[in-house]
Parts: sequence; C-alpha cells; structure tokens
Amino acid sequence: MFRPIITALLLSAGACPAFAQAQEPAQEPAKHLARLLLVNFDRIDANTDGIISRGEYQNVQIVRWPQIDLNGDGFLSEDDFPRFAAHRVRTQLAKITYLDTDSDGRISQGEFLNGPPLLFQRADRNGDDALTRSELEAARNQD
Ligand SMILES: [Ca+2]
Ligand SMILES: [Ca+2]
Ligand SMILES: [Ca+2]
Repeated sequence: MFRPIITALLLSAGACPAFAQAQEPAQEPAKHLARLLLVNFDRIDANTDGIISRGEYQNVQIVRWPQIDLNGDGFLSEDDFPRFAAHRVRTQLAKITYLDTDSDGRISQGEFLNGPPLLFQRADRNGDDALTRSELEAARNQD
C-alpha cells in the first residue's frame, strides 16, 4: 500500500497542491507523470509556446522538492520516510540511484534538479529537449 505513495512522491507531482491531480488509479510512474503534465500543461508552459521546455519542467521539479525532502535537510534519503516503510523505501531509492551522481547514498536537491529527468528521456522522442502535447500523449499511452 505504501509503495504507490512513495512512487508518487518520487516521480510525480502527486503530493503537490500547486498542480491539479489526475484522478486515475495507480499506474506506471512515467505514465502517471505524463498524465499530470498533460492535465497541467497550460500552467507549466509558462511562455505559452505550446511546448514544455527543460527549464519549464525543472520549475515543476523545484515546486515538487519540498514534498520530496520531507524533513527539509536538503537531501532525499531514507530519513524522509517513516521507519516502518524502510525496506520499501530502499527498493524505491535503488531505482533512482542514477540521480546520486556523487554516490553518497542520498540525493541532494542539486542532484535531483540537475539529474537526467526520467520522463524527458522517455518522452522526448525527437530529442529536441522539449515536450509537446503529442509526445506526452504518446508517453501516457505507452505500453
Ligand atoms: Ca514553453
Ligand atoms: Ca531529506
Ligand atoms: Ca548524492
């Protein structure tokens, strides 16, 4: 039961009150995030050019960070989750070790914001460093 909550915290805007929630059952994180970006597309696309640039996406990440670093120490680590969930948290954190560029076992705010965004890598099909609605729709509908 706790796993989808952690996944939502790590990989989506799920805990962020600044963005509308997609009312859908739990699903694969990248799909879920693509859906959230689509639902909030007009708000995220700050310069209204019809694409979500990497910078606009990073603004979403900045808004999400306080909901991810729950104890406010500047790092995402096991300390941000309740003890009873430690095992599942470890499993989840193990999936995003690619963000831990200095390999100290925790993810700093800088590592989180500057790391390769999973959704961008998957959804940016033509590699132009920007996401269109159709790219996000394709990511949302991916098998
Ligand atoms: Ca834009
Ligand atoms: Ca923390
Ligand atoms: Ca680190």
